[in-house]
Amino acid sequence: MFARIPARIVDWSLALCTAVAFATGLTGNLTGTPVGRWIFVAHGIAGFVLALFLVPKLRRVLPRIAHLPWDSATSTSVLTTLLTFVTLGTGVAWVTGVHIWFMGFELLNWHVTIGFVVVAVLSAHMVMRAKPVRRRDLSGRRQAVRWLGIAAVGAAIWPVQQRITASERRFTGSREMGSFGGEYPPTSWVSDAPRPLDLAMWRLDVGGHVARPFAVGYTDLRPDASYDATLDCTGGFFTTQTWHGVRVGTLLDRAGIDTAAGWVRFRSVTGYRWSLPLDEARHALLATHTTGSDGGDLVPLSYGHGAPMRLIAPGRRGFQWVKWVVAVEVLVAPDIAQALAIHTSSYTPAGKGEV
Ligand SMILES: Nc1nc2c(c(=O)[nH]1)N[C@H]1C(S)=C(S)[C@@H](COP(=O)(O)O)O[C@H]1N2
Ligand SMILES: [Mo]
Repeated sequence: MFARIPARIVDWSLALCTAVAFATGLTGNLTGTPVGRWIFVAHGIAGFVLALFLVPKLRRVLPRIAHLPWDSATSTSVLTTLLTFVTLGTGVAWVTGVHIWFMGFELLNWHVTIGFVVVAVLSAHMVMRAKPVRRRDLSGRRQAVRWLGIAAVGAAIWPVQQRITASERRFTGSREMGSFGGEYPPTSWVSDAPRPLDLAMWRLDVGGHVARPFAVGYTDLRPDASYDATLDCTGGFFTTQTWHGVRVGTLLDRAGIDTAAGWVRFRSVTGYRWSLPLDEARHALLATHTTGSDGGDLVPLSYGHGAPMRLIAPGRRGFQWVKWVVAVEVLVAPDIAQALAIHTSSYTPAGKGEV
């Protein structure tokens, strides 16, 4: 099937698949509604097509690898190939239902981390080795048909693989855990571990571009909404709970937002934060409780799940559901630095629980 595909086409096809897998991998982590289902499908198919194009690639380069010593370009090739195998392997194993923990992280985390490394090493490899496609590499309808054939085989593996998956998964690939009052894992983006917040001292500050900033204590909160919403962690689990708390819109109305307001930021005591567009933020919930497994009684959030208050942002991924919320700030523009803040909050004194 691969015999007459020119070397340069194989190489650029590998680059293309990697680019698609990288782009869909990144955007998939921001996708929490089924409209984005195709992103996850494309990610899987890019992986399988990539695996197929590795066959002719390896056939061509294995003889060269047998010759020692390697120059730096060959070393990068070997490293790229090896890491590509690990990335594909961890991805396929994870979606098939394999659970392996290594150095405190699950397969999916390794898939993501090594995926980043592959892109970096592959870029270096391409700078050293990439050759432009020539007109004669592109000649012939037969060859185009063969190329499409390989892509089609890759695409056809995807639904087969989906069937042999061990457990029910959401369109994001996540597996269900403890919905409606059961146990689900407390988790962090990095390792936020603040001191437990004292209910008597805790205040929620509502401010920013508002007419009447205010602070409210725990006992003065007036819970006014409950939503069923799904927390879907990019680490690979989801849980649907009935969350109870205060609608963000209620707080914003009390504070009176400025006409220039466009975004609302939710800040954790650790410095972790995320912002949502105003209209979406209005419908978000600041939850203090969930419904217990008996279906009736309200259970306060545990420390690990963000007590006393966390953000519920339906349709957003888990990492945007800020825990241990202490402030709601009305902004004019989105907070771009939030993407950095979620990575640094765990290294602040508050994030380490020192203050
Ligand atoms: N302050 C803070 N909030 C956070 C995080 C964090 O590290 N710090 N992790 C996020 C991530 S990655 C997820 S998946 C959810 C996990 O919520 P849970 O611990 O209740 O399962 O919280 C989010 N909120
Ligand atoms: Mo997460």
